[in-house]
Amino acid sequence: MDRRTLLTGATAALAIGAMSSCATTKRSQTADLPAALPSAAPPREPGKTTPSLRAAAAARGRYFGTAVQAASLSDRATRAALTRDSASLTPEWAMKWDAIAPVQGQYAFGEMDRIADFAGQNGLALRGHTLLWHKSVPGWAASLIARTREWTHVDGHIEKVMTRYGNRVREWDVVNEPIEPNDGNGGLRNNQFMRAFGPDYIEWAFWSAHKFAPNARKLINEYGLEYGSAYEGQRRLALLRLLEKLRSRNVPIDAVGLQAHLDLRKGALDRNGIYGLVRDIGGMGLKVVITELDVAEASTTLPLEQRDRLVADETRRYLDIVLEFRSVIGVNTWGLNDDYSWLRSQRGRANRGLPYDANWQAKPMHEAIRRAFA
Ligand code: 9MR
Repeated sequence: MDRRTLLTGATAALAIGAMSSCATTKRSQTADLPAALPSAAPPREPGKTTPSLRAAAAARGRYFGTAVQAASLSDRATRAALTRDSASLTPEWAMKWDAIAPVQGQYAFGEMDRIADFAGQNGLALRGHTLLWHKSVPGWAASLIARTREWTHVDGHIEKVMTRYGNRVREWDVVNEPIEPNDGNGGLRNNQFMRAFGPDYIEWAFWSAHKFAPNARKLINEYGLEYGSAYEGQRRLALLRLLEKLRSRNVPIDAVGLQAHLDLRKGALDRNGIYGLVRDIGGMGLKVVITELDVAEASTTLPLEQRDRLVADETRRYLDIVLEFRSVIGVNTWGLNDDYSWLRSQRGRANRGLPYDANWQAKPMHEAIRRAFA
């Protein structure tokens, strides 16, 4: 791609029409219900000749990682795929506040411990996902925060998680999804934290996290930044504005997580918008991690080959833009196998937006990621 064609940056993308959030999920009981477990006969392992994404990324000084559900670690094929392809694991929900502390004063570390132990035993890095997210605040904590407006309750949660996993986690998603241009707070989401503490909650969260993990990489993780609608353009601008503010106040933020839930229903990727966003984030001295890559299909009735090609092509187009930047240090998919994908729980189990199919056959998306690293 010619960089000079990509000049307008994040201020592009002012087309018409608002798109709805791609990252909304309705699963309310996150602690104990897997989004989807393999339904078919025991899956095969990835073919021995399938090249490793982990190796492809490492050859270029980057890392490849993936999200994982604790229950899937019972499955031999999943374990084999994880250790072959991933250098880093992200708990898909096991580390969220409502999973760790569903009831006040009672902790459920079992699933997260299992993931952390597996990572440790296999020499894999661990991503901390996520300390603060409006969708994973347990009811008791939400009431407590609203009633007392005392930061100690949030700080206490951060301390609990970070002291338990601190020396094993290299990268923390400190605040997840703080952007919402439609909420009328200068681009910030009107979540529980905003209502109790005002916009400064974001920097307080980073300072709290910094106390417990001064050397770990600390991120804001955000979605809805890839397409050409006016709404996604506003989201990119709001994110940049927030980052500028945090930088100007010397908040200990190191990187930005771009979730990259790609969506073939949203039209063409906004190359200028994506390019400008990554360039401007890098210009502030921050690294970028692609944190939750997957692809929602527009049609699940086309021939399989065509569907898998569309998914792979979208993946490649996106990665070709972001991987032009050295500031992009890692790429994580939101799972490896379609059968476990959150997109299946939302879309009638039909979506094929991850690198492997339900039988652990590598799909063109696997090759697209590998080639994008090359
Ligand atoms: O994929 C995750 C799903 O299994 C959980 O039920 C849900 C709630 O914990 O979270 C999903 O992951 C989300 C991630 O944490 C943040 N970005 C959007 C992801 C998909 O909704």
